[in-house]
Amino acid sequence: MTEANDRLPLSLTVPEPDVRPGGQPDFSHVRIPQAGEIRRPAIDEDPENMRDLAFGIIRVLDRDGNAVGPWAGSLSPEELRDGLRHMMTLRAYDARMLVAQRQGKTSFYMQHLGEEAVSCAFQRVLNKGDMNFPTYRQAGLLVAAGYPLVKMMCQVYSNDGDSARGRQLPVFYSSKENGFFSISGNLATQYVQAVGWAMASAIMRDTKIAAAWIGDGSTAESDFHAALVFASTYKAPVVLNIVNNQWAISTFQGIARGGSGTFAARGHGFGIPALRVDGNDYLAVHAAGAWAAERARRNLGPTVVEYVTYRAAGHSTSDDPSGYRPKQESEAWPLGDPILRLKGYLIAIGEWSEERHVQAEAEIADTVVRAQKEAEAIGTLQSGRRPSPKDMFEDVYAEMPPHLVEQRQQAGY
Ligand SMILES: Cc1ncc(C[n+]2csc(CCOP(=O)(O)OP(=O)(O)O)c2C)c(N)n1
Ligand SMILES: [Mg+2]
Repeated sequence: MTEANDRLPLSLTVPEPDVRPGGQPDFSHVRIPQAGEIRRPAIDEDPENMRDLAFGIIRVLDRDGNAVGPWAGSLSPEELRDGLRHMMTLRAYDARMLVAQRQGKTSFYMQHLGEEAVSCAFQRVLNKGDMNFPTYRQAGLLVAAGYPLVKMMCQVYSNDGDSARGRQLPVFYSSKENGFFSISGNLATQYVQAVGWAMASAIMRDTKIAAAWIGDGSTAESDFHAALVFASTYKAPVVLNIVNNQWAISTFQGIARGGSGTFAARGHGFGIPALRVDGNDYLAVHAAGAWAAERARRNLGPTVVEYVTYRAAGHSTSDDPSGYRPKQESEAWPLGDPILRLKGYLIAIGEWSEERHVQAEAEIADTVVRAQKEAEAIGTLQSGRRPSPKDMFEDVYAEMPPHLVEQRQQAGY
């Protein structure tokens, strides 16, 4: 036995991003296959025979604006124009709400800049009655489902038109009819809830499926792993989405173990098939999401889908990313901008033009401004009609317990 003092002192490994503010952005660690290169397995493929799919990146749009390979062709030009419009609407909405926050009309806002394709395209693979369990960065699910912008804005302003009655943080929308489960600020709870909901759907012999949502950082939570156990054991009809946008507030994806295999490959430990997708490629997101949704509908169980993307804006209006990453990093992101890529493709196939794009931009800006005026006519954080304090006592108990009745009376309601 060696003496203890012959040993070097122990130390912990703390992963660091390749580059910090002031440095040259470097994404050489992101290995990007050619568009069209990744195979498309049969829907009922044995997970053991498709492990490679967790390590590539499914891409449909190539750099010249062509849609290529076995994952191409899941959408018509008309559907793609709808998709482009949804992403442009989400971006315009984000920009307006960001300014509204700076003007004090709301306390808080979170943008989707650069990640619009993920939620906008995924929503189009769901059917009425299916249920998303989203985090705060999937408002594109609502936009693509046709949920009114005015209602979204009323929620952000916590005004009298807010269906959550001011009881939720701004951007924590909720719409049962649109398959958008109320957002919880406790991250990764979405995974256990989605899996539980999907199990209930199967227990009741229903045909509805669920979609779980989580960020790269939040996969470090134990709820993520517990959900995968239940999903795989019972083959729950659920799509397990992971949005890898490289950052979790100020910590990079390596802190959640992004340096070990891929986030998609976490599924392998549970025998769950896993796909890894270019999150900035609307066509690829749709095709992979549709594959996973179809697998769930055929009762073949869950699929993990990792969307590789980049959070181009700050984490929220409370964040300043220049403190932890180079300012130009988002421009260096090698998978480009989802709106420009889909626009380029539609132009290349003669289904869109620069003129139509400019016109669509103006129309969308007008729609968003009109919705904002309508929402602000009801109220903002600063002024106008607000929900009643009485509302904070509602919607929790079918029958309000005596102590709450008393508190409500003490508050004057
Ligand atoms: C259980 C839990 N822990 C911590 C937080 C605080 N928090 C809010 S957002 C966030 C970062 C999450 O990053 P990621 O999962 O990558 O999602 P992204 O914001 O990039 O979409 C953290 C740590 C939280 N809301 N819930
Ligand atoms: Mg993240």
